[in-house]
Amino acid sequence: MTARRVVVAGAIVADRRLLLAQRSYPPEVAGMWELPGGKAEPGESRESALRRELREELGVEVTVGAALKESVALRHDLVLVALRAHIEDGTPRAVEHRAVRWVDADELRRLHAEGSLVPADTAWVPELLADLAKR
Ligand code: DCM
Repeated sequence: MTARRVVVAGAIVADRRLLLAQRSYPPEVAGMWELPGGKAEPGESRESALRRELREELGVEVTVGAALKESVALRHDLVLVALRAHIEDGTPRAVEHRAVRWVDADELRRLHAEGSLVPADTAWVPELLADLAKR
């Protein structure tokens, strides 16, 4: 049996806005918005993996907090989890993505309604909307 790999994504909320990144590949999801992140290497903790991925993808240094409640099975051997993260240094820029943007609750709702979020990430919308309403 293959070991289960984890994809970690960052839920970065600041000033009642959530950071989203627009995928540039593969074609099925290019143009859709996601919580940025990527695969943890074997033996790498989720927290370290997220710090590394956000450094590579956005050019920011983050501290990592608690996981969102939902996790999503991408394949039988791949699970997607979101961890809250806080930017300590840098301004997010699209290094591997097409664009990055900060969205408020209304914009997140609209992107979701339009089908503009990466499908797996829609699991987090209710929890993220609750966050955006209170912070
Ligand atoms: N993925 C996802 N949602 C995210 C981040 C990643 O569904 N917020 C998926 C896309 C790929 C896998 O995880 O199937 C690995 O991501 P990447 O291609 O960004 O390394």
